[in-house]
Amino acid sequence: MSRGLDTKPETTNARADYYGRIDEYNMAPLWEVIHKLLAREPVTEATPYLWNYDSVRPSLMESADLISTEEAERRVLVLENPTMRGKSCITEALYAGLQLIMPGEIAATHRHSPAALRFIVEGSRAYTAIDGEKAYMEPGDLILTPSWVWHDHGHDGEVPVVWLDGLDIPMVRFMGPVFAEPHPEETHAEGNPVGANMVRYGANMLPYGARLRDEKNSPVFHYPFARSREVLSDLAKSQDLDPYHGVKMEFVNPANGGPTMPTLGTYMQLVPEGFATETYRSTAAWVYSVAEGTGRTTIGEETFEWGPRDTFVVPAWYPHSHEADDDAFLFSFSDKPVHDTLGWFREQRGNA
Ligand code: 1HN
Repeated sequence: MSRGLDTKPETTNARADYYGRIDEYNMAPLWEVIHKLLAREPVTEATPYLWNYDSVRPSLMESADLISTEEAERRVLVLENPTMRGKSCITEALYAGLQLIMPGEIAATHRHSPAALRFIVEGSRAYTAIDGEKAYMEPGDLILTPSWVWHDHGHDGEVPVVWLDGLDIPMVRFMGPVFAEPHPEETHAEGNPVGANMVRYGANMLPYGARLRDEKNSPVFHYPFARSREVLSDLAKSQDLDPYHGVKMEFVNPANGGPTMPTLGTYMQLVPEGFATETYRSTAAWVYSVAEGTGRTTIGEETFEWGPRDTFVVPAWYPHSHEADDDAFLFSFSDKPVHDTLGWFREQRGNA
């Protein structure tokens, strides 16, 4: 396909005059913009970027002296893509932020139509409660907060706890249906005992005859690092490595094998010591958090050195490859499930 898609027609005087006249009716000629609307390959406003945890940690800790969780609702520093500042997003469709909770603090119960995930970066014994069921956090754990579930956070431990929040809020906002509600009580009444979601739904068994209340979202909302780490370590020993990913596993909804939530896919990847992946790209965008290990990721033309707790973003269609100096466990989340559902997902392994 060539012709009109690649070149804009000449703007003759007669045409410019005509555009001026139709402008008054809030109309514009498609032929002046169609080559931009229909680029041959995905185009993104977002830029590859890495937030070095050691560099940003002092600012994050300082926020605890400046504002309480009560006043802030959530004490979060939003990770804004450098070429999309002010839009509260890390890519067109994804939001990410670093949230801090101090010992004894509470972040009040609310619910909202956007879905969220938490990937624990630092500290211990804070919790997220879903409908009053607590999930206690350890570094590397994944906790889900699907659309419209009541959730609050608290902290029964001794040290600051930080996690990476991932939300679908930019895509929900784009489509329109963002809504939220505070719970009448600061803290939701106690729900199921700690771990109930994992016991009931996380052992490849489902309660006999049970109908799941919600088929779109995983009934498991806590995926401890101790388990995902062991699985990836065992697989790296027992199977060939994927040249493009090392070992990459998707956290799934055990009820249907699908993504954990319909808008956000969640993954854990092991790039073993000394391994370098081949270049890969996809229409989906990826936000990475380094759970363990050091290495580097080349995204487009730029190479980003990473270590534990760093966050980096791979925007849509950017070729990227990873290299690990020691066994590296990389968590990521992505808008891939939406691309899959709507038939847009494409990927490319290796260079074209
Ligand atoms: C939210 O509710 C949380 O519940 C975190 O911890 C980040 C970012 C935007 C909108 C709502 C939370 C959020 C958020």
